[in-house]
Amino acid sequence: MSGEEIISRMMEKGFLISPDALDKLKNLDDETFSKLENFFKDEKPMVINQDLLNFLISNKKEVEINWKEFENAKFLLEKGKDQRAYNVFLDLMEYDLSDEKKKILNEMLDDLKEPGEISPEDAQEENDGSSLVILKMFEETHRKKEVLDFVMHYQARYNFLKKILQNRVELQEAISIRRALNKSNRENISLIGLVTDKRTTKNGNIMITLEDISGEIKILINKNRKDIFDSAKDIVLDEVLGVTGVTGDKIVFVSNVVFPDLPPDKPLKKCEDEVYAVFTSDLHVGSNMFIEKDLLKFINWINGKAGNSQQREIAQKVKYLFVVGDLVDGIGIYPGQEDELTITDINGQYDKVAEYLSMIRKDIKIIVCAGNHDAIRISEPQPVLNKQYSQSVWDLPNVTMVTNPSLVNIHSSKNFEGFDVLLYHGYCFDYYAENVESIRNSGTHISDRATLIMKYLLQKRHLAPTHGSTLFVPTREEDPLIIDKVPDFFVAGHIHKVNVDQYKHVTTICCSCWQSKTDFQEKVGHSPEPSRVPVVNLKTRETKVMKFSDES
Ligand code: D5M
Ligand code: FE
Ligand code: ZN
Repeated sequence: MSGEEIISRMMEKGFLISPDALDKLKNLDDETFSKLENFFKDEKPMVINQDLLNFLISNKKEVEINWKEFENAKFLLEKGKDQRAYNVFLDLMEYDLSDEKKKILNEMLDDLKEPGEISPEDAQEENDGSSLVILKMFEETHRKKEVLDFVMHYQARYNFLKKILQNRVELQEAISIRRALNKSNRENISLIGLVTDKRTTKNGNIMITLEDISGEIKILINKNRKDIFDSAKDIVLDEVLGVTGVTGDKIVFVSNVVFPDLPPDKPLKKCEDEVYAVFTSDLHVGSNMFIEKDLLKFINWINGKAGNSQQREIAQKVKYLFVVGDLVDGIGIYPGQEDELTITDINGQYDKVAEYLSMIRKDIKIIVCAGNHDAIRISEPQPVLNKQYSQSVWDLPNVTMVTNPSLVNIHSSKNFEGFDVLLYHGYCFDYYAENVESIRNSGTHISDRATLIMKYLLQKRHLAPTHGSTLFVPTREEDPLIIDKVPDFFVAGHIHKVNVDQYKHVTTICCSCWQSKTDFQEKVGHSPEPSRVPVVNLKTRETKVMKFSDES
């Protein structure tokens, strides 16, 4: 079985596979594999890692493990906070222990949860009903990249998106491109391919080259097919799509174009208690355009110290704060930046960020990823912030660092599976704002296009489908920018203006910023709208945008 098949089979059963476990899974015989798939009954861990897999395969005995606590312990280990709880779990799973030894180990687990061992805030998390689990982050890879990495990267992308497309009725009989080339004229066929070329013919039709492992073929979308021509105009290089049509000589005349898209039946998830999640990004601390007084107003509000009674009541119920990149303005990001900085060393900038975040109530979980101004490589996936520069932010007990992109789950409990939140700063959005025809010609100002862009990317099931739209690190195992699990929230920043919408029950949120319009933005016609914060009621899924600028 291929890695992709394994990942999707396990996903159907509700598991994610960590990369260290994947290789081992590949070598399992069918019987062990299906035993494994069906091992858990009601409660189960979210992510299968190598340790867990070793245990499941050897599976000498029944064990009672509190899987939620196991995941918490794993999380502490991964965060570099504490490995003891995790080791105790391994002991519990690994060995045939006497009841007495088990009791001792269980007591150790309880001890480890005492304040002082794990930070008090972590202990509190357990009681106030909030929860945070990282579902997907990306490792930093140091290996030198070769051509093969790109080849395998695109293969991984193709294979994954093909799986999604094959579920569509129109594409269930999709054939390989080699077979399509061998068909005689005027046969109805369907196929799935990756776009390697796109051009307009002299008659104004669109000609696209599609590729799969077996070969490449040209497809033609006639300009008179009004129903599909507009969406065909929006096709970009390197995306994966399906087509149905009629064969000609080494060409397919397209009758329908199918994008991976989201499932039509995803429910709009709501939780029972009235809690709020708050979304922001693009602080640009260190820039002379950074608006400190607005940010302080926001912090005052979230701490319950500002606003009318209704606003204060909402503030009390905020449990999650997402900060989606560009925490600082950075150093040397663009020519002449040094003249526009008030803090000119990077550690100083992050220390200031830490100072602001530390003012926020400690019972609010703050989830942070990097953006293109942060002090970390710009190629995506961007790793977590570099401790060398941002130790002071890392030190905050209620801050969790995640990669850009990443997928986290919030507010799960015994009775509720929680909300999945996909974080992505949005560096590539500029490309799609300008280069996708329906978005460029939408009649919206360039700063108001985030909703259209985010919907477009969800339809492509990819955060940056075309190669040139962002810098990225090719990976062999999977394409990290694929949108594999459909989130409940897709959150971004970068555009510096709030845009909230919903597409097939996925809430798309683009955050505002805390920086006034820069000369550069003025020059290129951007209209940022700083100091706005979308506040989402997780019980109703309604969003309010709060304003912390002077005029409010
Ligand atoms: O980007 C903030 C906003 O400014 C974002 O919408 C893009 C725009 N911007 C910034 N730099 C450029 C360049 N070089 N070309 C076009 N548009 C740009 P931020 O990441 O905060 O600088
Ligand atoms: Fe920014
Ligand atoms: Zn940015």
